[in-house]
Amino acid sequence: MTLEQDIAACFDLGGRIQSVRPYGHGLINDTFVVITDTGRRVILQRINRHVFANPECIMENLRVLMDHVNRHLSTGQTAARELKLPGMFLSHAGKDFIIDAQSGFWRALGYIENTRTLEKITDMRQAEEVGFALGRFHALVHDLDPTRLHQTLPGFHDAPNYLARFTLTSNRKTPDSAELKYCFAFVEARRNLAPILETAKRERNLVIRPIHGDTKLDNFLFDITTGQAVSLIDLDTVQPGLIHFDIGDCLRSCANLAGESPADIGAVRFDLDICRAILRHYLAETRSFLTQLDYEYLYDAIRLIPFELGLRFLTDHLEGNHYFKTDRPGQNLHRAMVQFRLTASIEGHAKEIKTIVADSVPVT
Ligand code: GN1
Ligand code: MG
Repeated sequence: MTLEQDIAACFDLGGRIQSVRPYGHGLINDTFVVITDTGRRVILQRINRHVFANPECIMENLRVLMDHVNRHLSTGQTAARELKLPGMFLSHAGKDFIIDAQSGFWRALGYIENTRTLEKITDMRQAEEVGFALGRFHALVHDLDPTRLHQTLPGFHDAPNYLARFTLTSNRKTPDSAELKYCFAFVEARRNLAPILETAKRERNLVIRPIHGDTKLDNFLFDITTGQAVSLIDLDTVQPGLIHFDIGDCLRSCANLAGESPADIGAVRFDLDICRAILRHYLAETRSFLTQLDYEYLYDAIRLIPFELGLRFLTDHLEGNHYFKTDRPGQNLHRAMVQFRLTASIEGHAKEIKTIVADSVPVT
Protein backbone atom coordinates (compact mmCIF):
# COMPACT_ATOMS: atom_id res chain seq x y z
CA MET A 1 0.00 0.00 0.00
CA THR A 2 1.27 3.48 -0.79
CA LEU A 3 1.02 6.27 1.76
CA GLU A 4 -1.76 7.94 -0.22
CA GLN A 5 -3.75 4.68 -0.31
CA ASP A 6 -3.37 4.36 3.46
CA ILE A 7 -4.52 7.92 3.92
CA ALA A 8 -7.46 7.55 1.54
CA ALA A 9 -8.62 4.60 3.64
CA CYS A 10 -8.75 6.85 6.73
CA PHE A 11 -11.52 8.98 5.21
CA ASP A 12 -15.16 7.93 5.15
CA LEU A 13 -15.66 7.92 1.37
CA GLY A 14 -18.71 5.62 1.38
CA GLY A 15 -16.99 2.71 -0.36
CA ARG A 16 -13.80 0.67 -0.69
CA ILE A 17 -10.85 2.28 -2.39
CA GLN A 18 -10.07 0.96 -5.84
CA SER A 19 -7.33 3.29 -7.03
CA VAL A 20 -5.40 6.42 -6.02
CA ARG A 21 -3.57 8.27 -8.80
CA PRO A 22 -1.72 11.62 -9.09
CA TYR A 23 -3.93 14.34 -10.48
CA GLY A 24 -3.65 17.83 -12.02
CA HIS A 25 -0.72 20.21 -12.50
CA GLY A 26 -0.58 22.17 -9.21
CA LEU A 27 2.74 23.76 -8.33
CA ILE A 28 2.28 23.64 -4.55
CA ASN A 29 0.19 20.78 -3.07
CA ASP A 30 0.23 17.06 -3.94
CA THR A 31 -3.08 16.06 -5.47
CA PHE A 32 -4.54 12.59 -6.13
CA VAL A 33 -7.83 11.28 -7.43
CA VAL A 34 -9.32 8.36 -5.52
CA ILE A 35 -11.86 6.00 -7.11
CA THR A 36 -14.04 3.87 -4.85
CA ASP A 37 -15.88 0.65 -5.67
CA THR A 38 -19.13 2.61 -5.93
CA GLY A 39 -17.56 4.53 -8.82
CA ARG A 40 -17.26 7.73 -6.77
CA ARG A 41 -14.26 9.98 -7.42
CA VAL A 42 -12.70 11.98 -4.58
CA ILE A 43 -9.84 14.49 -4.58
CA LEU A 44 -7.21 13.69 -1.98
CA GLN A 45 -4.64 16.39 -1.23
CA ARG A 46 -1.56 16.76 0.89
CA ILE A 47 -1.19 20.45 1.70
CA ASN A 48 2.32 21.83 1.27
CA ARG A 49 3.30 22.72 4.82
CA HIS A 50 6.32 24.64 3.66
CA VAL A 51 3.90 27.08 1.97
CA PHE A 52 0.91 26.88 4.33
CA ALA A 53 2.22 27.04 7.91
CA ASN A 54 -1.26 26.47 9.41
CA PRO A 55 -3.31 24.19 7.20
CA GLU A 56 -5.99 24.02 9.93
CA CYS A 57 -6.79 27.63 8.98
CA ILE A 58 -7.56 26.53 5.43
CA MET A 59 -10.11 24.05 6.69
CA GLU A 60 -11.71 26.59 9.03
CA ASN A 61 -11.97 29.07 6.17
CA LEU A 62 -13.56 26.41 4.00
CA ARG A 63 -16.23 25.82 6.62
CA VAL A 64 -16.96 29.53 6.98
CA LEU A 65 -17.13 29.86 3.20
CA MET A 66 -19.42 26.85 2.74
CA ASP A 67 -21.79 28.03 5.49
CA HIS A 68 -21.99 31.46 3.95
CA VAL A 69 -22.53 30.21 0.41
CA ASN A 70 -25.12 27.65 1.51
CA ARG A 71 -27.04 30.37 3.31
CA HIS A 72 -27.08 32.37 0.10
CA LEU A 73 -28.37 29.37 -1.77
CA SER A 74 -31.06 28.55 0.77
CA THR A 75 -32.38 32.12 0.81
CA GLY A 76 -32.32 32.24 -2.98
CA GLN A 77 -30.43 35.53 -2.97
CA THR A 78 -28.64 34.73 -6.18
CA ALA A 79 -30.06 33.88 -9.57
CA ALA A 80 -30.83 30.37 -10.83
CA ARG A 81 -27.32 29.60 -12.05
CA GLU A 82 -25.25 28.65 -9.06
CA LEU A 83 -21.59 27.83 -8.62
CA LYS A 84 -20.84 24.49 -7.05
CA LEU A 85 -18.09 24.35 -4.45
CA PRO A 86 -16.44 21.04 -3.58
CA GLY A 87 -17.59 19.52 -0.27
CA MET A 88 -15.33 17.96 2.37
CA PHE A 89 -15.24 14.35 3.53
CA LEU A 90 -14.73 13.46 7.17
CA SER A 91 -12.25 10.90 8.44
CA HIS A 92 -13.47 7.84 10.32
CA ALA A 93 -12.53 9.81 13.44
CA GLY A 94 -14.94 12.57 12.40
CA LYS A 95 -12.36 15.22 11.42
CA ASP A 96 -12.01 16.97 8.09
CA PHE A 97 -8.26 16.33 7.87
CA ILE A 98 -5.68 13.70 8.74
CA ILE A 99 -2.10 14.17 9.87
CA ASP A 100 0.27 11.35 8.92
CA ALA A 101 3.37 10.13 10.77
CA GLN A 102 5.59 12.62 8.87
CA SER A 103 3.24 15.51 9.82
CA GLY A 104 1.72 15.52 6.31
CA PHE A 105 -1.64 17.29 6.32
CA TRP A 106 -4.29 15.57 4.18
CA ARG A 107 -7.88 16.34 3.26
CA ALA A 108 -10.45 14.77 0.95
CA LEU A 109 -12.73 16.87 -1.23
CA GLY A 110 -15.69 16.12 -3.47
CA TYR A 111 -14.97 15.67 -7.17
CA ILE A 112 -17.43 17.67 -9.23
CA GLU A 113 -18.69 15.18 -11.80
CA ASN A 114 -19.19 15.79 -15.50
CA THR A 115 -16.72 18.65 -15.54
CA ARG A 116 -13.33 19.32 -17.05
CA THR A 117 -10.63 21.95 -16.90
CA LEU A 118 -9.31 23.77 -19.96
CA GLU A 119 -5.67 23.92 -20.92
CA LYS A 120 -6.34 27.15 -22.73
CA ILE A 121 -9.25 29.23 -23.87
CA THR A 122 -10.22 28.24 -27.39
CA ASP A 123 -13.39 30.25 -27.89
CA MET A 124 -14.84 33.45 -26.53
CA ARG A 125 -17.76 31.74 -24.86
CA GLN A 126 -15.25 30.05 -22.53
CA ALA A 127 -13.77 33.43 -21.68
CA GLU A 128 -17.25 34.79 -20.96
CA GLU A 129 -17.89 31.81 -18.69
CA VAL A 130 -14.66 32.48 -16.76
CA GLY A 131 -15.73 36.10 -16.28
CA PHE A 132 -19.15 35.00 -15.12
CA ALA A 133 -17.78 32.43 -12.66
CA LEU A 134 -15.24 34.76 -11.06
CA GLY A 135 -17.84 37.53 -10.85
CA ARG A 136 -20.38 35.17 -9.33
CA PHE A 137 -17.83 33.92 -6.82
CA HIS A 138 -17.08 37.48 -5.72
CA ALA A 139 -20.78 38.24 -5.59
CA LEU A 140 -21.37 35.22 -3.36
CA VAL A 141 -18.70 36.24 -0.86
CA HIS A 142 -18.77 40.03 -1.00
CA ASP A 143 -21.12 40.22 1.98
CA LEU A 144 -19.09 37.77 4.08
CA ASP A 145 -17.21 39.72 6.75
CA PRO A 146 -13.55 39.22 5.68
CA THR A 147 -12.38 39.29 9.29
CA ARG A 148 -14.12 35.94 9.76
CA LEU A 149 -11.49 34.41 7.46
CA HIS A 150 -7.92 33.57 8.46
CA GLN A 151 -5.00 34.77 6.36
CA THR A 152 -3.98 31.31 5.16
CA LEU A 153 -0.96 32.86 3.42
CA PRO A 154 -0.07 36.19 5.06
CA GLY A 155 1.39 38.63 2.52
CA PHE A 156 0.39 36.38 -0.38
CA HIS A 157 -0.12 39.26 -2.84
CA ASP A 158 2.09 41.78 -1.07
CA ALA A 159 4.10 42.84 -4.14
CA PRO A 160 6.37 45.33 -2.27
CA ASN A 161 7.34 42.53 0.08
CA TYR A 162 8.16 40.23 -2.85
CA LEU A 163 10.23 43.06 -4.32
CA ALA A 164 12.11 43.56 -1.04
CA ARG A 165 12.86 39.86 -0.86
CA PHE A 166 14.07 39.85 -4.48
CA THR A 167 16.30 42.84 -3.71
CA LEU A 168 17.91 41.08 -0.77
CA THR A 169 18.52 37.91 -2.74
CA SER A 170 19.64 39.57 -5.97
CA ASN A 171 22.15 41.80 -4.15
CA ARG A 172 24.11 38.64 -3.40
CA LYS A 173 24.13 37.49 -7.01
CA THR A 174 25.75 38.79 -10.21
CA PRO A 175 23.48 38.16 -13.19
CA ASP A 176 25.63 35.71 -15.18
CA SER A 177 23.33 34.89 -18.08
CA ALA A 178 21.42 36.89 -20.69
CA GLU A 179 18.13 35.70 -19.09
CA LEU A 180 19.08 36.88 -15.61
CA LYS A 181 20.33 40.21 -16.96
CA TYR A 182 17.01 40.69 -18.75
CA CYS A 183 15.04 39.84 -15.60
CA PHE A 184 17.09 42.04 -13.27
CA ALA A 185 16.78 45.01 -15.63
CA PHE A 186 13.06 44.34 -16.08
CA VAL A 187 12.46 44.48 -12.33
CA GLU A 188 14.66 47.55 -11.81
CA ALA A 189 12.64 49.47 -14.39
CA ARG A 190 9.40 48.68 -12.52
CA ARG A 191 10.15 49.36 -8.86
CA ASN A 192 7.33 51.93 -8.83
CA LEU A 193 4.78 49.41 -10.02
CA ALA A 194 5.09 47.04 -7.04
CA PRO A 195 3.38 49.14 -4.31
CA ILE A 196 0.42 50.31 -6.38
CA LEU A 197 -2.28 48.07 -4.87
CA GLU A 198 -0.84 47.98 -1.35
CA THR A 199 -0.83 51.78 -1.33
CA ALA A 200 -4.40 51.89 -2.59
CA LYS A 201 -5.34 49.52 0.23
CA ARG A 202 -3.56 51.57 2.87
CA GLU A 203 -5.17 54.77 1.64
CA ARG A 204 -8.57 53.02 1.72
CA ASN A 205 -9.11 53.58 -1.98
CA LEU A 206 -9.62 49.84 -2.21
CA VAL A 207 -11.40 47.75 0.41
CA ILE A 208 -10.61 44.32 1.78
CA ARG A 209 -13.04 41.62 0.78
CA PRO A 210 -12.96 37.83 0.77
CA ILE A 211 -11.09 36.65 -2.31
CA HIS A 212 -10.23 33.35 -3.98
CA GLY A 213 -6.51 34.04 -4.28
CA ASP A 214 -5.59 31.61 -7.07
CA THR A 215 -7.77 32.25 -10.09
CA LYS A 216 -5.75 30.64 -12.84
CA LEU A 217 -7.63 28.89 -15.62
CA ASP A 218 -6.88 25.40 -14.19
CA ASN A 219 -9.09 26.25 -11.21
CA PHE A 220 -12.28 26.78 -13.23
CA LEU A 221 -14.41 23.69 -13.91
CA PHE A 222 -16.52 23.58 -17.06
CA ASP A 223 -19.56 21.33 -17.48
CA ILE A 224 -18.69 18.78 -20.17
CA THR A 225 -22.21 18.80 -21.60
CA THR A 226 -23.15 22.48 -21.54
CA GLY A 227 -19.73 24.14 -21.57
CA GLN A 228 -20.82 26.37 -18.69
CA ALA A 229 -18.34 27.23 -15.93
CA VAL A 230 -19.86 25.52 -12.90
CA SER A 231 -17.20 25.65 -10.22
CA LEU A 232 -14.11 27.40 -8.91
CA ILE A 233 -11.83 25.02 -7.06
CA ASP A 234 -8.54 25.22 -5.12
CA LEU A 235 -9.91 27.21 -2.22
CA ASP A 236 -6.75 27.16 -0.07
CA THR A 237 -6.04 30.82 -0.57
CA VAL A 238 -9.58 32.05 0.09
CA GLN A 239 -8.78 34.82 2.55
CA PRO A 240 -9.18 38.57 3.03
CA GLY A 241 -7.65 40.54 0.14
CA LEU A 242 -8.37 42.71 -2.87
CA ILE A 243 -10.63 41.45 -5.65
CA HIS A 244 -8.02 43.07 -7.89
CA PHE A 245 -5.59 40.27 -7.07
CA ASP A 246 -8.11 37.76 -8.43
CA ILE A 247 -8.90 39.74 -11.57
CA GLY A 248 -5.24 40.33 -12.39
CA ASP A 249 -4.39 36.68 -11.75
CA CYS A 250 -7.29 35.41 -13.83
CA LEU A 251 -6.42 37.61 -16.81
CA ARG A 252 -2.69 36.87 -16.67
CA SER A 253 -3.56 33.18 -16.85
CA CYS A 254 -6.47 33.16 -19.32
CA ALA A 255 -5.38 35.88 -21.75
CA ASN A 256 -1.92 34.37 -22.26
CA LEU A 257 -2.65 31.62 -24.77
CA ALA A 258 0.97 30.45 -24.76
CA GLY A 259 0.55 29.30 -21.14
CA GLU A 260 2.99 29.52 -18.22
CA SER A 261 5.68 27.28 -19.75
CA PRO A 262 5.76 27.72 -23.53
CA ALA A 263 8.69 26.37 -25.55
CA ASP A 264 8.82 29.68 -27.40
CA ILE A 265 8.78 32.71 -25.11
CA GLY A 266 8.25 34.88 -28.18
CA ALA A 267 4.71 33.46 -28.42
CA VAL A 268 3.68 35.10 -25.13
CA ARG A 269 1.25 37.96 -25.55
CA PHE A 270 -1.82 39.37 -23.89
CA ASP A 271 -5.01 38.63 -25.86
CA LEU A 272 -7.32 41.63 -25.85
CA ASP A 273 -10.43 39.75 -27.02
CA ILE A 274 -10.17 37.34 -24.11
CA CYS A 275 -9.58 40.23 -21.74
CA ARG A 276 -12.70 41.98 -23.06
CA ALA A 277 -14.91 38.89 -22.81
CA ILE A 278 -13.80 38.08 -19.26
CA LEU A 279 -14.06 41.63 -17.96
CA ARG A 280 -17.44 42.31 -19.50
CA HIS A 281 -19.00 39.23 -17.92
CA TYR A 282 -17.16 39.69 -14.65
CA LEU A 283 -18.30 43.28 -14.30
CA ALA A 284 -21.90 42.38 -15.13
CA GLU A 285 -21.94 40.01 -12.14
CA THR A 286 -20.33 42.42 -9.70
CA ARG A 287 -21.99 45.70 -10.66
CA SER A 288 -24.10 45.92 -7.52
CA PHE A 289 -21.13 46.30 -5.19
CA LEU A 290 -18.02 47.44 -7.11
CA THR A 291 -17.19 51.12 -6.83
CA GLN A 292 -15.75 53.70 -9.20
CA LEU A 293 -12.41 53.38 -7.41
CA ASP A 294 -12.48 49.61 -7.92
CA TYR A 295 -12.79 50.20 -11.66
CA GLU A 296 -9.98 52.75 -11.64
CA TYR A 297 -7.44 50.23 -10.37
CA LEU A 298 -8.29 47.42 -12.80
CA TYR A 299 -5.60 48.23 -15.34
CA ASP A 300 -2.98 48.48 -12.58
CA ALA A 301 -4.01 45.07 -11.27
CA ILE A 302 -3.86 43.49 -14.73
CA ARG A 303 -0.32 44.82 -15.09
CA LEU A 304 0.86 44.13 -11.54
CA ILE A 305 -0.10 40.50 -10.98
CA PRO A 306 1.96 38.97 -13.84
CA PHE A 307 4.87 41.17 -12.75
CA GLU A 308 4.45 39.96 -9.17
CA LEU A 309 4.30 36.29 -10.25
CA GLY A 310 7.41 36.83 -12.38
CA LEU A 311 9.16 38.25 -9.31
CA ARG A 312 8.06 35.27 -7.23
CA PHE A 313 9.35 32.76 -9.81
CA LEU A 314 12.60 34.70 -10.24
CA THR A 315 13.28 34.93 -6.50
CA ASP A 316 12.51 31.25 -6.06
CA HIS A 317 14.98 30.46 -8.85
CA LEU A 318 17.65 32.54 -7.11
CA GLU A 319 16.89 30.97 -3.73
CA GLY A 320 17.09 27.37 -4.99
CA ASN A 321 13.46 26.53 -5.94
CA HIS A 322 12.07 25.93 -2.45
CA TYR A 323 8.57 27.14 -3.21
CA PHE A 324 7.36 26.22 -6.71
CA LYS A 325 7.76 22.61 -7.81
CA THR A 326 10.14 22.20 -10.74
CA ASP A 327 11.11 19.26 -12.89
CA ARG A 328 14.17 20.73 -14.59
CA PRO A 329 16.89 23.26 -13.71
CA GLY A 330 16.14 26.80 -14.79
CA GLN A 331 12.40 26.20 -14.96
CA ASN A 332 11.48 28.94 -12.52
CA LEU A 333 13.71 31.39 -14.39
CA HIS A 334 11.93 30.48 -17.61
CA ARG A 335 8.56 30.90 -15.88
CA ALA A 336 9.67 34.33 -14.66
CA MET A 337 10.68 35.37 -18.20
CA VAL A 338 7.22 34.34 -19.46
CA GLN A 339 5.44 36.49 -16.87
CA PHE A 340 7.71 39.45 -17.64
CA ARG A 341 7.03 39.11 -21.37
CA LEU A 342 3.35 39.07 -20.56
CA THR A 343 3.71 42.19 -18.40
CA ALA A 344 5.50 43.91 -21.28
CA SER A 345 2.72 42.93 -23.68
CA ILE A 346 0.13 44.35 -21.27
CA GLU A 347 2.11 47.58 -21.03
CA GLY A 348 2.25 47.74 -24.82
CA HIS A 349 -1.56 47.52 -24.89
CA ALA A 350 -2.17 49.88 -21.96
CA LYS A 351 -4.37 52.20 -23.97
CA GLU A 352 -6.52 49.43 -25.43
CA ILE A 353 -6.90 47.71 -22.05
CA LYS A 354 -8.00 50.95 -20.39
CA THR A 355 -10.55 51.43 -23.17
CA ILE A 356 -11.82 47.87 -22.67
CA VAL A 357 -12.21 48.53 -18.95
CA ALA A 358 -14.06 51.78 -19.58
CA ASP A 359 -16.36 50.14 -22.14
CA SER A 360 -17.04 47.14 -19.88
CA VAL A 361 -18.10 49.07 -16.80
CA PRO A 362 -21.88 48.68 -16.62
CA VAL A 363 -23.82 51.92 -16.97
CA THR A 364 -25.75 52.75 -13.85
C1 GN1 B 1 0.58 28.30 -7.59
O1 GN1 B 1 -0.41 25.50 -6.75
P1 GN1 B 1 -1.11 26.22 -7.78
O2 GN1 B 1 -0.68 25.73 -9.08
O3 GN1 B 1 -2.60 26.24 -7.61
C2 GN1 B 1 0.56 29.55 -6.71
C3 GN1 B 1 -0.16 30.69 -7.44
C4 GN1 B 1 0.46 30.94 -8.79
C5 GN1 B 1 0.44 29.65 -9.59
C6 GN1 B 1 1.13 29.80 -10.94
C7 GN1 B 1 -0.29 29.15 -3.07
O4 GN1 B 1 -0.72 27.81 -7.71
O5 GN1 B 1 -0.06 31.88 -6.66
O6 GN1 B 1 -0.24 31.95 -9.49
O7 GN1 B 1 1.11 28.59 -8.87
N1 GN1 B 1 -0.12 29.25 -5.47
C8 GN1 B 1 0.45 29.57 -4.29
O8 GN1 B 1 0.91 28.66 -11.69
O9 GN1 B 1 1.53 30.14 -4.20
MG1 MG C 1 -3.48 26.84 -5.67
